[in-house]
Amino acid sequence: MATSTSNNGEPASDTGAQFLSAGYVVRPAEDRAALDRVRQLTAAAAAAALKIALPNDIGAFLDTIHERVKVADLNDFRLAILDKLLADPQFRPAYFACGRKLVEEVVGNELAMQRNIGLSVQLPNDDSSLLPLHSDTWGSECSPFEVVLWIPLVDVVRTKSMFLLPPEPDRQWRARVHEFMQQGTEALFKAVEPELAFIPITYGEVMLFTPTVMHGNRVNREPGTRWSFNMRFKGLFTPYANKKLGDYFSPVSVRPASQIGLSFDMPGSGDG
Ligand SMILES: O=C(O)CCC(=O)C(=O)O
Ligand SMILES: [Fe+2]
Repeated sequence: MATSTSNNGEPASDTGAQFLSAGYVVRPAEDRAALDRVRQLTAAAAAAALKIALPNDIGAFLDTIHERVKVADLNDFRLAILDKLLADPQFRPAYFACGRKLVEEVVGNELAMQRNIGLSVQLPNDDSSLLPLHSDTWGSECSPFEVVLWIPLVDVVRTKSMFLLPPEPDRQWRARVHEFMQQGTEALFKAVEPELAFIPITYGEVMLFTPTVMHGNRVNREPGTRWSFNMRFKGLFTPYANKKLGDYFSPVSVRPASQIGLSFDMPGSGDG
């Protein structure tokens, strides 16, 4: 149930206002070296999975990966890359550094970050790894307090990017979703299509979006392969749905008072 959510009369920042009205903001990466590191680690993992030397032009290598990877092998390829990235202690800090201030501005300064890594690799004209229109918060899995820091490793435009329905039309269509129960998701997509936006992002930029609104992707009809990461953040002390702290999320910034509070034991509790 929507309640009054204004900020005690304080105007939202430009970034906050844009996030509220569009459902997303796109900004230059705050630490370009960290973004390049993320891309370099990913490309190195891809080259290792293909058993080839890492080409010099990393951007072109990623963008043309469909010349080397068959659709049938795509998921194993993606999982091999994720294994490497998950084992690399540099990856998460570098990723966070790309958008830390942005996340802090929109979410707060005590944060939990998703522990696993979301990676999409979408070859041109491949319909095997699509995420049809959805809202992450329609099931009970996800808390509406989550935001996604979405970072492409190549320039993305039109169907090479993802689409999102801005909050106002999302509110209107959400009330009518039950009308599409029979017809299905594709019919809902067709209905909302005129109001949604495919978000163009160039390498060097990051996007923060709210996964509460309808979003997803289509078959990539551009000539190059899409590579993008999606990582969730939320306020450390915001309500958790099924994705729990310590399990799905881990703390990434905890202020001193919270460190004391979280580790405080009442006298006589036996484990102090
Ligand atoms: O990357 C995409 O196309 C969709 C990502 C998504 O659905 C999410 O991160 O929640
Ligand atoms: Fe999603």
